[in-house]
Amino acid sequence: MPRILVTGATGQIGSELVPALRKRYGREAVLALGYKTPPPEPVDAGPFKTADVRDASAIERIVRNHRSDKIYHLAAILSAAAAADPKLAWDVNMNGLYTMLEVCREYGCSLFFPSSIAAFGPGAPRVNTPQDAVQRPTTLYGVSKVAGELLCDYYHGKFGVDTRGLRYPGLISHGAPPGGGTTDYAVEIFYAALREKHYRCFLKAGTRLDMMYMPDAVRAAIELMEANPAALKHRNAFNITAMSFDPEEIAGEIRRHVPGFTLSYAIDPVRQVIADSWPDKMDDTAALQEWGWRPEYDLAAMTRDMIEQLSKKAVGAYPGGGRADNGEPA
Ligand code: NAD
Ligand code: AKB
Repeated sequence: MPRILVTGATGQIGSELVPALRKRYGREAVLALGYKTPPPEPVDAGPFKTADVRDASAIERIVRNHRSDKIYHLAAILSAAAAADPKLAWDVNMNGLYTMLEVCREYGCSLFFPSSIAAFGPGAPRVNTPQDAVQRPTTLYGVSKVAGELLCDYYHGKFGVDTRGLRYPGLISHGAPPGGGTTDYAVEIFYAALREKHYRCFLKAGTRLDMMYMPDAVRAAIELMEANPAALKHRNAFNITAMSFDPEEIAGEIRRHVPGFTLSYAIDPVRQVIADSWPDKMDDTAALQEWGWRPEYDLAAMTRDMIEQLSKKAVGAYPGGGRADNGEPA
């Protein structure tokens, strides 16, 4: 059985990946590493520690004591938060990854690194963005993702570290709120629909983006880390996708469940520019061919499940909206 460390464990992905890994490999095998926020209930139901991923000696001690052999490194600063504080984003995204790669080299751990649609920018085809396309992102977040993909390739080629990664699209979930991204609107819209039957969208009409429901995202990470390494050619940056929509299309799908739901716009120029530089939909053929990737949720299935899950929770105020657990004041 692997012994697994998950950084960024209280975030949008980590809070769902940790329980999934514990279900698969056992509670004690998975150490959840948070930063400052107290862990939500499911993350807390097992080993939990806090540390700054830039603190190499703390990370080394944690990996040694836990005897970790596999690390899912999720801690990062996302696109909109990175635009607000590029210095912090570069520091956490690059030095945090460097710390994890060094500890993997020293202790023989494998590493999962999530990249993003943000690794693409102008010059890459927006529709069916190829696996191997021009990567000239215009955001600090995207630059850190491209550099991260390359650094992971380097550690694999130079030191034989088993690094693997995915380029995630925007992720939609009903657990922990998103942590300061551009695709966050596709989560906020559900809370607003159920609470107020109205949503003011910060991206303009017609902004089409690549998206995925969290159960697919969690399964993809686990499947990639379990895949036969001999079959992997694109180790560190597999395009994966599940659906592509713009604000009107997701609103229309929500309206099937919430009659009378309306949409208006209050554009955030910073996030609009970021969204305009990202793919509409990536081509994920390489992931299908090399490790059998297939999404299970399309827009209709995701919307149905989101509404069902959030309705069970008797949705209160949207829990996101500037959530900050990155060492800076909220
Ligand atoms: P999130 O913002 O919800 O969680 C990130 C976590 O990192 C937070 O809980 C925060 O506490 C932690 N963190 C920040 N600075 C830290 C530090 N110095 N030391 C330790 N921990 C620190 O992010 P997420 O949505 O769960 O994303 C996880 C990873 O997946 C990131 O690398 C992100 O770029 C990538 N990704 C996410 C999405 C998405 O839509 N959620 C899409 C593409 C890629
Ligand atoms: C963001 O919007 O920053 C993230 C991402 C697509 O990487 N959700």
